Amino acid sequence: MSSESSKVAPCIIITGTPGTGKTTHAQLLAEESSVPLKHINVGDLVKEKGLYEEYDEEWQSYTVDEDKLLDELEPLASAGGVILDWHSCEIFPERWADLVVVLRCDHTKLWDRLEKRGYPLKKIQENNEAEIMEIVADEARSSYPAEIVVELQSEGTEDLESNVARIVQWIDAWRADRGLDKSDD
Ligand code: DAT
Repeated sequence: MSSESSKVAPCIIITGTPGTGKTTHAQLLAEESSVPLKHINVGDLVKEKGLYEEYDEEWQSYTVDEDKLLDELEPLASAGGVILDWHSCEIFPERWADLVVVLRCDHTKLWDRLEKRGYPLKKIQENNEAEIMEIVADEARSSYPAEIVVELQSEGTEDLESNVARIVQWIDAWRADRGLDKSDD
């Protein structure tokens, strides 16, 4: 649990296998939250700021420079009021996170989403297998206290809406616990 007491909004990590709906959830959450939240798409940040070691042609992905990424995120994440949207979470220090949301999706549906995205077959297979093996969920469970990790299904629009409503309620409760109300924004 984060030790920062001056934060007026939490740091929320939204993680999950690629295609489970992280960016879709993070965008809607940033819109619906009663307190301003900055959506950080970590993959985009890595590309924009060159926080990688190399581009792997075979896997069509960037090999992230973790030290550079953590240095870039530190001031933002420790100040709170952010949503970190990434397919991994174990490199983020435990003290950053107030809530870790792991999105889950039926693997056949996930396959279709990744195919539509134009991923090469090898990358679709790898991600599909990762979802079946619960790789990201295991990573979250072993990196953060159980009480801040929540797994949510992300298969249809109803899931998206109810998940975001649930996180908005959680944010309001987090603020109320700290004596913050909407007038403090
Ligand atoms: P991620 O950021 O995890 O890679 P995304 O948000 O880009 O995933 O979503 C991938 C695709 O799947 C995109 O076309 C939106 C769709 N999608 C994801 N979650 C969904 C949901 N709960 N309901 C409907 N569509 C969803």
